[in-house]
Amino acid sequence: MQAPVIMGIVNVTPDSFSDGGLFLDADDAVEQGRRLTAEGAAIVDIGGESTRPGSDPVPEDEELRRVLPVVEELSRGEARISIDTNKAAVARAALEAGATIVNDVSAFRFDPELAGVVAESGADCCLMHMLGEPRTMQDDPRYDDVVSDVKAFLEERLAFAVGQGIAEERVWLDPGIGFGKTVEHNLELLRRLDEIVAIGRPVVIGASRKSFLGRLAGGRDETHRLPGTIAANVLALERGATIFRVHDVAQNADALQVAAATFRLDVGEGA
Ligand code: PMM
Repeated sequence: MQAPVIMGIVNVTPDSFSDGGLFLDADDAVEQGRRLTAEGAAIVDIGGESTRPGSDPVPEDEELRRVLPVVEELSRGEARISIDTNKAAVARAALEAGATIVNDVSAFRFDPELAGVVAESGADCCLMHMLGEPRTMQDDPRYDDVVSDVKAFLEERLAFAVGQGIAEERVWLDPGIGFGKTVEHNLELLRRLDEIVAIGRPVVIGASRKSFLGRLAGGRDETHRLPGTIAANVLALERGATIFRVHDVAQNADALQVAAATFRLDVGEGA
């Protein structure tokens, strides 16, 4: 089990499910990134395209226009910058502007050029499981066994990444909470997260404010899902997750510090 690392979320989008429109202005996004860093985020994840259920892709030039000034400015700060994109051109520009991590929710399925960009740059990357694509992923998702299916997918994408020249130790894996999953699928993935951890790469968890937490807590909206987020993250830590992608950095950091101390994890700065 490893000490928790917090990845704070800055969505430079008009339509993300919980913070859409709040940080569309570059100055607001930069201010939010600085706030999350001060609160304990070791990584700031910047995204310019919403991948909420039912969403359509954003044109490349629009995505670049949204994220690049924010990446440039926040790269001067303390936190590492992660670019949340599935497009090679956006990743390339963000890496040149100072990002050092590529977070691709398609795990290199949507843009055949992206793995090469990561390989050349020597950046770290996060490969996430999603069933199909955002537009249709929540239309009656089905699996033989959700944990085995997600694990097999992540192993295959890890092998693909290595085959494209990305060093294995640069790859993080994410089961993709909420990406083509029912409430029960999400719970089963959390319950048996140790099976994903057993692949041997750092595991990222993105449960923050997601709808299954609201449903389990009697219909809470996005702004009232922090307690559920913390519960999911503490359980994921106990099962071996390392990196926690969250909107509410200060509160998750506190909870994970307490949990990590209880599990006798050596908690470094930024956890
Ligand atoms: N979730 C969202 C976007 N990007 N990236 C990773 N690695 N894992 C996730 O679970 C994930 C992600 C959607 O949530 P948001 O709208 O709050 O960013």
